[in-house]
Amino acid sequence: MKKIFLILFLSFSLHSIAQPVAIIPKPVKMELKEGSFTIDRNTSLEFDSKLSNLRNTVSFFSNFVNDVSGIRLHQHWKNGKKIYLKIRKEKVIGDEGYLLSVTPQSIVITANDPKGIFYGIQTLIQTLPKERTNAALQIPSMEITDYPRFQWRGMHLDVSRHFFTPNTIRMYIDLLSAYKFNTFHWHLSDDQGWRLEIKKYPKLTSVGAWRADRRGILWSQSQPTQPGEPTTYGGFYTQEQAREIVRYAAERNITIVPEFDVPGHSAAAITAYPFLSCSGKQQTMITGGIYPKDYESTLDVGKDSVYTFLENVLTEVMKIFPSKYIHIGGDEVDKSPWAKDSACQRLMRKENLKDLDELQSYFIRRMEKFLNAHGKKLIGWDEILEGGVAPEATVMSWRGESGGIAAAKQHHYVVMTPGEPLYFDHYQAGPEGEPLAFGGMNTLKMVYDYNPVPKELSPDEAKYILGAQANLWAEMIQSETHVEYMILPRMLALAETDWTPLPEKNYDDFYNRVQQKFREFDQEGLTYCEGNFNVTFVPGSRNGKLNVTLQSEIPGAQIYYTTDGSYPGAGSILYNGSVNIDSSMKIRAVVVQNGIVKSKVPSQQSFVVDKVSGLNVNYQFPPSTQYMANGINSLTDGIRGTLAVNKYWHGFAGNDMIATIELPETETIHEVSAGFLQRYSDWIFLPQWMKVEVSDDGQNFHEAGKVKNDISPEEMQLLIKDFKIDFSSVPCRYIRVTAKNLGVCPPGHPGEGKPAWLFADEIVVY
Ligand code: TNX
Repeated sequence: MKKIFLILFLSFSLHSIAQPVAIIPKPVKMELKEGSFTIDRNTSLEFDSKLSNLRNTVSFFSNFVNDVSGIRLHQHWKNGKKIYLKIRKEKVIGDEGYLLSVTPQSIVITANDPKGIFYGIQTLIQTLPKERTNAALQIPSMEITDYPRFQWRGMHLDVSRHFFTPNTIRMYIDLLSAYKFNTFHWHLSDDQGWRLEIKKYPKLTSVGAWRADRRGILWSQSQPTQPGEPTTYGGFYTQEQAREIVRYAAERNITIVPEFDVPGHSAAAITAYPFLSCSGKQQTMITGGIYPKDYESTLDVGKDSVYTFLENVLTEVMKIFPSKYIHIGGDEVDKSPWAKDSACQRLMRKENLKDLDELQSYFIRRMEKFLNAHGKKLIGWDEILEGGVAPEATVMSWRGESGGIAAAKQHHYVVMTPGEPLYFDHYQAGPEGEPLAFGGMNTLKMVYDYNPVPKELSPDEAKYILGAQANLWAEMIQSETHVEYMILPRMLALAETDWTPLPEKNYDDFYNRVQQKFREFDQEGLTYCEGNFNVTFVPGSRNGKLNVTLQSEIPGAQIYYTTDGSYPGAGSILYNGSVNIDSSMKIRAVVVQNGIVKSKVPSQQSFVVDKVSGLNVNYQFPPSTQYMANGINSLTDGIRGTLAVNKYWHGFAGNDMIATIELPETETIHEVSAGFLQRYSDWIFLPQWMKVEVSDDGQNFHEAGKVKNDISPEEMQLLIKDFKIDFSSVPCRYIRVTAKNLGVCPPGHPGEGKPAWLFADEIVVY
């Protein structure tokens, strides 16, 4: 395909337009032909006048052409060439698919439904410039058959943590529709703001949409609004504005699924109407990540008045949003207030609910009944599975795919939106040189490579996967340009994941088309991330010797590196094949494209080389599959664990680490050390002690030394400690390192009495 791309580029430059054809998402079938269709002042756009539902699409395209060229397309014109829109029964392509035929004489778009016609138009638009031009508007001759892989192609935007104006929402919808998404998930309420006018409860927006202005202060350090402090920061959509946005979206084939996040994440509603919480006490709006002690963010699901409130709210919501799905949240509910609340306890007895999960499940089922009775369907985050999922509910799987898998196996519909790789609030490059993000790393390639259908599902269960969606949480995002930056170009990768048949996907080809879209973004004045120019280090070993593979996401780019600590550039060593690590060293590397260094800062990795580097490790208790780091030999891969929890550590839940390493031959050793992590908040504790035993035959071991931990398990400071044992030189063939797990979390810890984690990396022997 890369070749085709190049050829097209050349052939169209001969026809005076230098715009290569770059359609995203890639059509199911596309054949480019000689020549092109020129839109000029004699061109008409025609459709069967009975099809009044095509009128929107017609003016959408006419306005676009007029904006970039000043040409007004005729509706009927005897002379000149025609663009025809036809509705006709076509098998295969479904209600969103289309057939597009461009020849030098005519353009014909055929579809079963106006939705398909609209997508055919969007494909045409992708071949045209995005700014005013005096050049002829030429569309290359081609034949396309196209239809989507999934029916839910979604993007989400959180407007609670920061409010975005209707203009920004329209920009977002424009982008979604250009890349053939059909669902906009609008996260309209959360702890930090309620964003939709509800006539019956005016305080939801007069109080719940406004907070003290803390711009310039880190989200995590943003203090609650003080009593009496002016609440000047925020905003909300009037019902009229929301209706107008719904209309705007519908004209672009986009359904808006509104979310009102209950029964958790409800602090803004509670601040406006304190009767909604268990305590009923008055509180002020929080402004970020600091929640005062006993702050109420969970609705009191034991009270009928809370259900009445929600039903009244949803009644107004359903009048604004025609979507068949209404999202009711259900994530991260702090259920602890329910345990002490008399109304909740009474309800649990009455309904025979055995725990708080079942109480949440009762709440969701009751909401579902209400929505179903009004012809709507309930969708919620994967926590709605806890305590039993409501009979008709659709599940949005965000904590990985496991919730989605469980739901599909129970024959519930699923939208896949796993944090990795579909949280677009996470970094896409850097983190050095990038705007502060929520954490994590979801690169363009990770998004592109994502397959929404997990291997665990049978073909029959896979039918329950409606599609995939990316979420843009806005804790760190305050401006429209920042919104653009976080979704561009990652949403293009998701567009292709959601639309293009799996066998047709190809990252290198996609990447080339994205470069063309960058030129269009420039024309449109959109802000985007140019790419992840980091170098990834993948350690390996061959015959007990360490090596490292250097990788970049940029197809065809070169990697240059140094091993002597100096700053790398296009004059350093050119990477070609894995680098041998025969002594301790630090590799620093940059990505170079067309002779230009693209990395904002060099990527670097240190390696420690000792007597056990690259050797196999045998465990008595294997590390947890959740913490496998670089694989089973991670403790001898030369890369030391850092304070970032999961990257290079092997984790053991409740078990001791008993690791045995066989040396290639008998050697004299005099020092063994191993690094361990303590991270109190994540239930990770240093071992009680570490001991080293040696053996000649792998059977009979004798102790060479033992060292005790001198740091308290109550130490909350994040730390790494090396446990080191020196002994007078001993010859041996086998080394066994035992680290004693603390066993259970200590008294007073939130996990008191539950299994403690032991995190280890790296074993170093001299
Ligand atoms: C988890 S995803 C949340 C959001 C946060 C997000 C930050 C979900 C259902 N809940 O409230 O904004 O993480 O990445």
